[in-house]
Amino acid sequence: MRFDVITLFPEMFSAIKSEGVVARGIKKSLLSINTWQLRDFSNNKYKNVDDKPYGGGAGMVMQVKPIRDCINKIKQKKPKTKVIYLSPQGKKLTHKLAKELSELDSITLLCGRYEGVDERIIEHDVDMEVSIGDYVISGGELASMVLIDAVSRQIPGVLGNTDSLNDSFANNLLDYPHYTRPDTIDNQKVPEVLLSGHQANIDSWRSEQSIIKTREKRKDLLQK
Ligand code: 4H6
Repeated sequence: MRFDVITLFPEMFSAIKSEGVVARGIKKSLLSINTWQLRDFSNNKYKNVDDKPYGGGAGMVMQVKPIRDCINKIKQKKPKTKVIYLSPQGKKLTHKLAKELSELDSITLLCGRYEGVDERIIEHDVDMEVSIGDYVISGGELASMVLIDAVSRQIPGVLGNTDSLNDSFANNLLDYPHYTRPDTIDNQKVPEVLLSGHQANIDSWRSEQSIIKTREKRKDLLQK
């Protein structure tokens, strides 16, 4: 998978490029992240990419031309790339969507700043609008990084295949509780079954706990 990211803050992506699951996927050549500085596509000497909104009001809007030029440049190498705009108006990012996106060969992520992009970009250049949840953040970069992480861990080989590591949301259930040494601390004990060595009993305890925790914390998931 190749991710191309259009942003005014390419340095923010050094975080996921250098640490964790995404970094490991890059080292294994299972994915790559290519950032594009949108200012490089500006058409004026001040490197502006925004302008005042028609109709007035507060804030600025990202202009069509630099974004369209940048997308067309990316399409020279990846003509079939799926262009995704991260915004509060998008389709909600879920395990299911992350898994579907992980089967693509190329994704282009457009990161909004200011009040977002000129609507004509969404109409003409964007294939899918995606939201990471019902809240507002100051720019699309963090949302893009969330999407890159969630999608990357679905690419076969990226996780250190301790296989069922991500079965949890696949079945619309929460993960079971985890414990490590010591077996007792401040009078809190690890559930006996986990110390029994009886793997079938451990497996059924964990499935049961998944269902109990889902009922306690996320009843909405059980109705799906
Ligand atoms: C597009 C339009 C994604 C992107 C406007 C991005 C939340 C999500 C942004 C804006 C985002 C999400 C710019 C509006 C800053 C608020 C960037 N917020 N904003 N839920 N912000 O996926 O002002």
